[in-house]
Amino acid sequence: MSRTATDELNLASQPAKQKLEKLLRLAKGKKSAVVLTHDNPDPDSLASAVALKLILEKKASVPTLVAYGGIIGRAENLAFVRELHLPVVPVSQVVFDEHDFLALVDTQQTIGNHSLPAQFAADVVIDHHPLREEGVTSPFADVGRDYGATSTLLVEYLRAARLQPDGALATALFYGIKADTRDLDRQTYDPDIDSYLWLFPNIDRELLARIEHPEVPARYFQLYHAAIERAKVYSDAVITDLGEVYSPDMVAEVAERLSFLEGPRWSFAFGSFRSQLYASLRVSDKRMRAGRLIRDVCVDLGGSSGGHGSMAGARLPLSGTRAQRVALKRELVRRFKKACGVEGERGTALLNLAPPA
Ligand SMILES: [Mn+2]
Repeated sequence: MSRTATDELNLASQPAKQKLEKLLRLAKGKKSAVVLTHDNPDPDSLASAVALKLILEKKASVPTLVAYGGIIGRAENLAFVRELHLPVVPVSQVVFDEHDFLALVDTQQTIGNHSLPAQFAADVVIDHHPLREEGVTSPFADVGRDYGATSTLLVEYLRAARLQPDGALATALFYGIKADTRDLDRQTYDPDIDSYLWLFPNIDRELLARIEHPEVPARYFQLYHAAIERAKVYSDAVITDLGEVYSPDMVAEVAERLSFLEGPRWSFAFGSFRSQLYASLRVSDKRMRAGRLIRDVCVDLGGSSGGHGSMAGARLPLSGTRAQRVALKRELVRRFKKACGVEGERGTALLNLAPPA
């Protein structure tokens, strides 16, 4: 299919009511559905998936299972699932052949950061990340456009369906929007604010506090200790190698934290988990495009990458001998330094940086 033809299939520009009707038409009469988040899911993708489950069950009478690949590792995300009792299962419990309706949320079929086996095609894709070059490949696609969170899109579907989420789901969607937009500060659009305000009266603020300020294990501080000890600062970038991490989503958390360092615009962290190398990039200048940069850096190293605006991530297969793995990391750093213009700089350990005069 040509680019234009596939783009026309994207429903993103249509009103929520129309999108909902098409979704329900497609779903009605199906035996059972699976809604899949992206791997190592964040609150936005989990909340969106549970909201889609509610819509499919209440409005199309299709029993729906929500599943995720990878692990839920960050303390906030663990607390999110535990405190809100979200009905989600690991993808290892799903037999895809037993379901006749498949949906992806907060990711796209061709992005590759999800666990939908390649021989299955998604019937539904709802995602706020930019539409991939490959275009729309599913019968129902609501992708791209100006949304800071997929949860915002799902709130619009819920409202169109006249479904009121219960306290747990309202809190989940609210936190999904809050986390993805960093408190309505980053990549935030009018619909995000609108959905946030619509949800607010129904959220459980006590639960929200327990999610946002969870207890963390000792290894959390150990990981931060290593991250700070290994961080190197260049004129316009800070880079840290986390070594082996206990959870892949900690890589993004550290990149995010280090992006607050005054001075450099770019923050780049990477670490390995189960034979994969995870890399995460943040940029404080809104005119820069982190997604493009990380794709250029990683494109021929295998694996997958994605992102938008000021945040992006990649996952690369990490195999071979220890020497080969070290060489891959070196190459990654070399390319990254080149891409953000700090090539040739030796850098200073973060711990050795002199305090400002
Ligand atoms: Mn999201």
